[in-house]
Amino acid sequence: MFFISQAHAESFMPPVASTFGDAFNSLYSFLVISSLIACVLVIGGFIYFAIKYRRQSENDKTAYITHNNLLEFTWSFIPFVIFMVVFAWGWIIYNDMRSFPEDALEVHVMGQKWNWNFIYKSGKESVEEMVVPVNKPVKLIITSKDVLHSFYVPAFRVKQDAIPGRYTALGFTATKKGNFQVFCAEYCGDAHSSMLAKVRVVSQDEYEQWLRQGDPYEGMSLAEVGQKIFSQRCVACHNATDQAKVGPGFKGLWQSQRTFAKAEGLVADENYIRESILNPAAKIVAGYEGRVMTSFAGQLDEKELSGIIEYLKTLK
Ligand code: HEC
Ligand SMILES: [Cu+2]
Repeated sequence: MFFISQAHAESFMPPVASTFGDAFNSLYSFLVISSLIACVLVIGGFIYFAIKYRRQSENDKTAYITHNNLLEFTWSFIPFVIFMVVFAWGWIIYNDMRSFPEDALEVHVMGQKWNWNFIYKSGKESVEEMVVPVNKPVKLIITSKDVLHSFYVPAFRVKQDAIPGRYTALGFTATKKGNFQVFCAEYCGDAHSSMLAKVRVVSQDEYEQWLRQGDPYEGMSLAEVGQKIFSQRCVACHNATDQAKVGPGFKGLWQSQRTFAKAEGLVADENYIRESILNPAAKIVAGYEGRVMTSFAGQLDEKELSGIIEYLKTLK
């Protein structure tokens, strides 16, 4: 995985690639180190006193400890001060994370089982890859199509829930060019762990160029278009082999006899595949009752639908 291969030996944390990273790491290190010191003091003291004041004989009563107000006050007050420091420090960073500059680049993010979609103001859409310029504040407006997801970029030290029926926001400024892994950090079903995407951080020029590129399938045959869509949007639930996953495997599907839970059987042709993608509930494949495929109506255009059909024809 990308961030593991990039991780430096001196740290167990992923590399930092946003403006928040260092502040976040400092606070985190403070928490780890102060917890470690507290742990050593408490456990160490515990062992020391247990040995030092252990009962020496059957009627030894010297170990009864009475009050020491100063001591008790001190061991309550010092942790209190430390907690308040952590609170204030965390609050400052949090506040910084929640303030979005006016000129931030806004990108809409939609989570769905099991991929991430990115929609730019120009209308450009991309799946599983978000491209942003380096050193430019970005504001993500996040929602979900189905269940709770969570948009998480470890290298940026940011995470935000994606909630169906509501918009949430997340901001960051990337400080390094490169590819950064996105995870879904809210368990959302079978293929949760493959709900991956990446953030590609590029120069302003490259970003503008990318934005202008109209046809993402330039120079590709229909079957290649289909394969690309398959690997981005269907692979969470379908295999290209005849092995079933969440849904049936695709190999051998074309021109084969299908049987359904309720509807009458048929031979898989163009119309059947199209219907399966746009209105999956119309005919539920026998043995898959109660499983849901989300409809792709409004998300795939004609070329993409034809691409998938042509791709499925190649899986004999
Ligand atoms: C969330 C999981 C999920 C995703 C994502 C998904 N499917 Fe499905 N798909 C299913 C399930 C479950 C079935 C079986 C139930 C049914 O027939 O609706 C199915 C059935 C199908 C069938 C009928 C298969 C057969 O054996 O007759 C086709 C064709 C199909 N899907 C195409 C696609 C394509 C193309 C994509 C990507 C654009 C896709 N699916 C994405 C879950 C999914
Ligand atoms: Cu998810």
